[in-house]
Amino acid sequence: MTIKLCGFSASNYYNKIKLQLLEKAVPFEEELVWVGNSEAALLQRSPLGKVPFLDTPEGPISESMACAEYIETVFPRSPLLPSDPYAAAKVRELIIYSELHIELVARQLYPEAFFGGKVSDGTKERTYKLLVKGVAGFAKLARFAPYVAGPQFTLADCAAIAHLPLVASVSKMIYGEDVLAALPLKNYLRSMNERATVQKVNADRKASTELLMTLSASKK
Ligand SMILES: N[C@@H](CCC(=O)N[C@@H](CS)C(=O)NCC(=O)O)C(=O)O
Repeated sequence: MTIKLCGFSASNYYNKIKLQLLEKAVPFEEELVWVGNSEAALLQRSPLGKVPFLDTPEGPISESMACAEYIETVFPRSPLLPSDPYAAAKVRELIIYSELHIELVARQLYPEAFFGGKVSDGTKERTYKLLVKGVAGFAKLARFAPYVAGPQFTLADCAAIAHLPLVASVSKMIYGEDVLAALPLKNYLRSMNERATVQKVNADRKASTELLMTLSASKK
């Protein structure tokens, strides 16, 4: 069975799934799908118009966590979720902290950080408080020993590698301060970057980001 990953390589959620597929050596195709349009064809496959989504022989799946769990079930080799229920729950917990309590919070700042917009001071202040709280929670759970959840590379690493550098750079741009500074992110990312899979995701991310910039500049 061939699975198709749909979206674009500048997207952190897309890269979380791409990294999972590469780490598991699951053969997959990529279909370039941009967001920001509400074309019926896109909404049919991903009802909120978000990427990534998977195109499977049985139909589409949106939401990266649903995609990740599907991939783990259908391709059980090289598991990225531990078989022990408690350990697996701790991996899922870390992913929820990194997404719901950190990335999604920082997303409020992206219009100003990346898209030439302006975010109100009120939103910045509120977001800062929530980010500090989310990061403190994540820091209590994350092990970085050497992987986010402990001795094994898991889905929590796919999420952390995709989301945390983005949040750190947004934080520096908006607040002049890295809200993730208490985490050993630099060393962790340096060692993750030694993986060929991470290098591939990052190279594609850079090319896709440049393309995105060129496209948005040509629209102005
Ligand atoms: N909860 C979603 C988040 C995905 C998401 O926000 N993707 C962004 C790209 S990084 C997107 O599609 N944004 C377009 C939009 O929200 O309209 C998931 O886990 O898949």
